Amino acid sequence: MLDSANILVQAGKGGDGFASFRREKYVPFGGPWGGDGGEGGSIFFVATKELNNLVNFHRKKIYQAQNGETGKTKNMKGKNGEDLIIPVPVGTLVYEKKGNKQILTHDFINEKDIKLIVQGGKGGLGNTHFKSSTNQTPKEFTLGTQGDVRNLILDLKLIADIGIIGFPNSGKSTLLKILTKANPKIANYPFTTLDPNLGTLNIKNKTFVLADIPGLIEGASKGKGLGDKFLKHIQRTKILIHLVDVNNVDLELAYKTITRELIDFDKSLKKKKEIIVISKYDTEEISLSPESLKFIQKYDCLLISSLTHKNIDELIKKIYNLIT
Ligand SMILES: Nc1nc2c(ncn2[C@@H]2O[C@H](COP(=O)(O)OP(=O)(O)OP(=O)(O)O)[C@@H](O)[C@H]2O)c(=O)[nH]1
Ligand SMILES: [Mg+2]
Repeated sequence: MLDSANILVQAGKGGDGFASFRREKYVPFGGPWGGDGGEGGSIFFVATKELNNLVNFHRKKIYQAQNGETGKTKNMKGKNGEDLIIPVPVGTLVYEKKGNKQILTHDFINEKDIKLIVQGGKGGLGNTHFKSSTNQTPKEFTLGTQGDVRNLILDLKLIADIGIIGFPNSGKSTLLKILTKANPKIANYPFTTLDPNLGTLNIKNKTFVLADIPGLIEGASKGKGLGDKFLKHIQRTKILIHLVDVNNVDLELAYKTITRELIDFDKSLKKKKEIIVISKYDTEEISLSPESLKFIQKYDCLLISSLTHKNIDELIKKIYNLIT
């Protein structure tokens, strides 16, 4: 819900031109000197890493930039309306709603990407412009034009290098926390994470962005649990860390259940590189069934514990090798 939003953006109207004539003590019949209207303010979006959801656009759905001011006497231009610069999370796609069509207009891939979204109206002309040899006292002026208005749909598809996925409660947020400086909510119940958490991991002077994706369950691609709205975030990751809780009776079934949901959502996700990680392996005393051992071998899974930090260094190495 917080990674899509419908909003209305309206640029400011241009100020009207002004009609006035110079009337001063010693210039009783001065010429026209009505100034132009100011430009209407425009609206820009700028991409920022500081945000990772669109919650602001649920709180406020209508954005208006300032109108330009009317022109003044003495040929003075009205003040321009102020532009509005609205931060959006990196990874935001902007669609324009036209009838029942949605047209993609911008994709904010990089930090600080800035785009003009709606252009402010033009200021009108003051009567000075209409002076001619045949008309020394023009009363004409023009009105400022309306600013652009658009209905937009914002859709956030995070751009992370690494996506952490798995069933609810499998330890995804805990892993994000120990790999990065992020401080996500962690709790012993499913669906603790309701919006993706982001963190950065530095390996050998390179920085990678990790996204902890809310838990997936069987049927997620058809709307079960938190549904398919988070699956789209997986599309733009380079690699996946797929967590399978060691306490699952059947590790392979747990793994394949989630993988099926990814493929049902988007076939191309089948090709995404991944590291299968068996989580919560706090002690070697955990007895694994022969089937589980076979699965671990076949898929070259890594057994880790976020509690004891077992194999976390190994995991970091694996991440680096897979991603570079
Ligand atoms: N014993 C043990 N517990 C862990 C480990 N990692 C996570 N946990 C616990 O497992 C529970 C769930 O952890 P989270 O990190 O919130 O799990 P999650 O996958 O983010 O869960 P959702 O956000 O609900 O999908 C918490 O009680 C954690 O303390 C681990 O390595 N060992
Ligand atoms: Mg979580």
